[in-house]
Amino acid sequence: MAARTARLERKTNETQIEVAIDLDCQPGSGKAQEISISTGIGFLDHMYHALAKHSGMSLTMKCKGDLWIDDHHSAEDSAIALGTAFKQALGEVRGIRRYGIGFAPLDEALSRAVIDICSRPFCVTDLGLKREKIGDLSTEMLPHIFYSFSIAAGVTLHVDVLRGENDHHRAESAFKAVALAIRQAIERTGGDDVPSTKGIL
Ligand SMILES: [Mn+2]
Repeated sequence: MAARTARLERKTNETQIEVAIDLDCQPGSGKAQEISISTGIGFLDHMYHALAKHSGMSLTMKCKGDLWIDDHHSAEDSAIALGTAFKQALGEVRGIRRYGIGFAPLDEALSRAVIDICSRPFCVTDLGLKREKIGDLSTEMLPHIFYSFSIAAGVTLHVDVLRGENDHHRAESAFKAVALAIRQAIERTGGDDVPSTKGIL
């Protein structure tokens, strides 16, 4: 089976990012899952770490961004780089489940994520975050991170935080739900079919 890996660099005047991804490091895969995230924004590292861990990916990400301005460029561009690497690693949409659903609780919080790996970029989120920031990440960036990832990855993604009082819990359960949805959607079927009536995705 072809390795589903990608490595890329993305450089602009605002951010310099290196990403390496391997989609097939689930427990039992025989490969050690390696995760190392450094975006300069602690809470964002925590979210990407959770995403990689629970989707069964190995993920290395280094982002040097213009944090003296604010967190916007680093958060947005790291999500774009992650989405681009994900799409590149996945290659042609063939022999995978395509649809994935994830529900993840974190104490009182519960999130649902539904993904369609379909080359139709779209993202709808309802996270209901109340705080201005969680750590050094502006909460307004959380829906934007999912949006940026979806557009770059070419996936349709719906993420809803169904309940929860604590914004850290709400955000983290959302990322974990997305991870579980991704894990299911990228699972190999054992066949080589294109999972679409159109015959192409
Ligand atoms: Mn946490």
